[in-house]
Amino acid sequence: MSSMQSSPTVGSGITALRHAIAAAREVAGRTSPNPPVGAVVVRDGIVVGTGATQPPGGPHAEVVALRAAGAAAHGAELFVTLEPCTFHGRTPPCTDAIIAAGIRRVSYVASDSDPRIGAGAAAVLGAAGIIVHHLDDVDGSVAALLAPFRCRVATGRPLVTHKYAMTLDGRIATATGSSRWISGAASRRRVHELRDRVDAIIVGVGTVLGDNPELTTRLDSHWRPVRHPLRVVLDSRGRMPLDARVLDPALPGSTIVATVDAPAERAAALQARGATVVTLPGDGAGRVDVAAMLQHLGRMGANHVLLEGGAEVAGAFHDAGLIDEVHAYIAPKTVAGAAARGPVGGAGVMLMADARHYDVQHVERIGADVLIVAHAASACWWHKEGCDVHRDRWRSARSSPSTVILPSMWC
Ligand code: AOF
Ligand code: ZN
Repeated sequence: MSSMQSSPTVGSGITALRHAIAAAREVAGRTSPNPPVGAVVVRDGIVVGTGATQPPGGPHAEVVALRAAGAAAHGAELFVTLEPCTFHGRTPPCTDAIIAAGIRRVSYVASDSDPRIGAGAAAVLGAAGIIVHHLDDVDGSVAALLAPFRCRVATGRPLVTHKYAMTLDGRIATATGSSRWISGAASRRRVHELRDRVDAIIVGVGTVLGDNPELTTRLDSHWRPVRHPLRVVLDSRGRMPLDARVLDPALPGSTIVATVDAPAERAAALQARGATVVTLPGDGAGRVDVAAMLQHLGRMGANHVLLEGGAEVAGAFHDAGLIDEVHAYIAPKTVAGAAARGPVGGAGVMLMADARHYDVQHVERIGADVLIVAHAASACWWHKEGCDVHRDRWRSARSSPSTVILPSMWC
């Protein structure tokens, strides 16, 4: 890891853990369907190896850190943000590598919610005479890094972040539909940083017809090579213009057009423009069923998607209870107008008592704007304990032959 090449001293487990978290952050958004994990090997208070999860099929954080430490790993301690894996996935179990390296003590923060973990790393490592410690997730940063992975493991679908910019009076466009620009340049750069961390961006075809966005990640100077998430356009009837920017073959990354009953020749024309056309079940109104679309993306290995653009599409997600996180950019201007839209349409809830609740995680002034980041209170994957409870429930349900496992058991 570039920022870890010196050999820092770590006075305490907390400092070692900070190094591991920093390593995990360096790969956040680059490891799906795996979680971004960081690990450090510490010997006599000195970091002798650091590692982070490599892209799927590549070594896990622990293996990278152990390789970096080499012989120095013998008798050393390993600090890792996630419970080391005990099973053969695409790669062999990390617990084998830890035992083979002669590690004396392993400290980790979060349990792995992948059911393949079985009895867990503590049992495997303990049986090999290795001391295992659980560390506190002091500021919640480990849980935040793992939430997208945990959401997909628990539900089969990626975690959904809804991002929007609105005026102080809650509008995303004027009554005539004019929307450029609501937030300032600094806020808009932040959105590109967010795109760099997700697996896919989702918009409705209305956004393509209205704004003709590129949906690429544009960051002039960034600390790592930028990533262009998969572009997903919800377009039930195949209304997307063939000259839409998202179909430009010169654009980096790729585009999926999610349809329900698009005419075959339309689907063929979109495909000829390089898009992948998928046919999904419709909702009652003939639009793409957003839950089915998310399951499709989950099967493709997406842990985290960004919902951008389209009050109608956002409304469909809200109505289905499928928004896990909100990034609301609020610009200190007002446009008013009964016909000017707010960020989320759909049917909505009828009673204030039925409002969806969020926990505010972060409030920040960005230029003239204010950013509020909030997590859906119902989404257990943000909380370390919450998901572990669900995993344990899943395990006991699985061991009982008479139990049918329903998705609702997770929350
Ligand atoms: C770790 N360290 O850095 C990560 C872990 O298919 P594989 O072999 O890559 O295994 C994927 C699973 O490994 C994934 O579902 C999750 O349970 C765990 N991720 N484990 O020990 C890591 N990324
Ligand atoms: Zn592993």
